[in-house]
Amino acid sequence: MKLIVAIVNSRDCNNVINDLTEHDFHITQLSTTGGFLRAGNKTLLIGVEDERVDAAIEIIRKRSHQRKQLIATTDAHVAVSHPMEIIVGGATVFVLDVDQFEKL
Ligand code: 2BA
Repeated sequence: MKLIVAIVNSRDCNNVINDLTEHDFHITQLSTTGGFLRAGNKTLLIGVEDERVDAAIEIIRKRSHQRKQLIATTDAHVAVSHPMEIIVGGATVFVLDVDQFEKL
């Protein structure tokens, strides 16, 4: 068994969860905050059998989108802020081995 930890943009979250749920994946959703932008995102915990990991990741890939975002960077020498474009997403996914799984 594996635990998929997927960090998903808040705007994609409902579509990702709906599609995963329709395909019988079990999900826990956490409200989280990215360390760089300090903006809200969602972290999904999905416990799955090994053979279904790829199917779950494919759904997350299909329902998560890249977005361009402008952030302000400051130049300390001249006290001027410059806009910089970054690309946020799609999802950031970790797949962990699960030693034991119990429902008590
Ligand atoms: P944030 O940390 O708020 O990062 C948002 C976006 O800012 C990132 O998008 C990336 O494009 C950019 N970024 C992050 N750190 C940067 C840096 N040091 N310099 C320049 N640009 C930087 P994503 O890579 O798509 O990440 C989206 C969110 O996924 C992140 O939000 C964070 O919550 C999570 N994440 C991404 N990589 C992670 C990792 N290795 N470990 C844990 N969480 C991660």
